[in-house]
Amino acid sequence: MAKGIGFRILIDTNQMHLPEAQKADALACDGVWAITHNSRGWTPPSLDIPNQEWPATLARLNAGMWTVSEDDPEQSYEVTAVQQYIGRPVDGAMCYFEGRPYDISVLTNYEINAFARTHGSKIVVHSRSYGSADSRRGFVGQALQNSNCSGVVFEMNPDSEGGSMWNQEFNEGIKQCLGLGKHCYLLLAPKPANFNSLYPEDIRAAMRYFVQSGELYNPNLFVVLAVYARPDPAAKDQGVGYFAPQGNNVYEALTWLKSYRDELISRLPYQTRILETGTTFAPERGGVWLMADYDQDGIPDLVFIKTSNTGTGKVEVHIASGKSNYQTRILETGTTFLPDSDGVWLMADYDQDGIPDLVFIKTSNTGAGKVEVHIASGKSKYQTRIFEGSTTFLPEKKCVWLMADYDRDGIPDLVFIKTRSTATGSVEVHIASASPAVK
Ligand SMILES: [Ca+2]
Ligand SMILES: [Ca+2]
Ligand SMILES: [Ca+2]
Repeated sequence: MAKGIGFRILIDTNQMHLPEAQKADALACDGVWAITHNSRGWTPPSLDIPNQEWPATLARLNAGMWTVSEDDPEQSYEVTAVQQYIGRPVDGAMCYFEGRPYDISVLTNYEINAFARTHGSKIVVHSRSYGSADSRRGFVGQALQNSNCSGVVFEMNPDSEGGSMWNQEFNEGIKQCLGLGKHCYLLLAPKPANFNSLYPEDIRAAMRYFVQSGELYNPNLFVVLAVYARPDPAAKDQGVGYFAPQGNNVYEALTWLKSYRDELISRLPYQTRILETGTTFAPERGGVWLMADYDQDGIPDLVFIKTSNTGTGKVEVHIASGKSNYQTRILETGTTFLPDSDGVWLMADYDQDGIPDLVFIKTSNTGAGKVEVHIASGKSKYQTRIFEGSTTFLPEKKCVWLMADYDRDGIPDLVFIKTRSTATGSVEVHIASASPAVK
């Protein structure tokens, strides 16, 4: 899985009637965890009377983003409502009933498949009980083998996890889920009021835990911020939520998650630009641009091998030093070579004196019918040829020819990367050593 994208943040839509939730900017996220009903009082949802704030909420939160609906596979009305509002199938439908209350049974493959067939949406199974030592844990593993199951939601419910938002079993389940290339949703459930002020700190702790595994770089990992309320005697029917009256913890958590993700990504390779500059060269075609350390100060210099329309009538080498940030030219010269478009021009240190030598790999119209290598030394400022010969390879155009020291004897070997019409059906690498075979 490609790294560098980072986990995605979804926010649920359950309490979108709250004035605090109308702050669109504050809720900017990567997608929506769509719940059609308002959880105040836990009224059963109805397709006829969805939460009145729903259409506007989905529009405001951009329904084009990642959308997961919650649903009940035995009633299946919410996913229909969500699809109606966003105008496309949802990206996933999270189904409860990892353990039905009346028979502790789980979703069968038949049910998962039937649901997917009916709605065109893949099932995300719920694993609140992943850590329990019963058949429900096995259910997750079984469901993950079903192609109509796109992932698992792990509900990091502090109430049911003894104050911890994760446990070892969850971690194993998350690892299994992501390892199979499926989506993993960390549902951060609300906490009772007395935990409210601690909630962002718990998120920080959970994220830091997951970053140790490297999984926070996985774009298949979703962090879902729940914003619904729970009964809270002290706050009357306000519940804890993440809004009034205790504060705007959802904003705090969301802001922190985003900045933490940015920080994670900034630690990856190739995120920090260390040089951006114009150079001494005007834009030019008819040649090869590359980097090689001509003046041997350890800083790669900018090399232009000019192979056509040259003033000297020869192939030319123009080099600007790395030390000058590519403002000062340290070599401009014609070389021993006449312009030749039947091959590849590059730099490699063939004579191992530290100065890059000019290499021409002639790949067609060769005298001997084989690919040829011609090399002029850097020491001679590219006036003296130090190697010329045909190779083991037959001419092949439209593939990649380059030099690399495969056998690690210090002398660049000839590499042919065959990218089309290969016998094996895959891209092939063919390398001829610069050193004679030991007999
Ligand atoms: Ca240099
Ligand atoms: Ca050299
Ligand atoms: Ca070699």
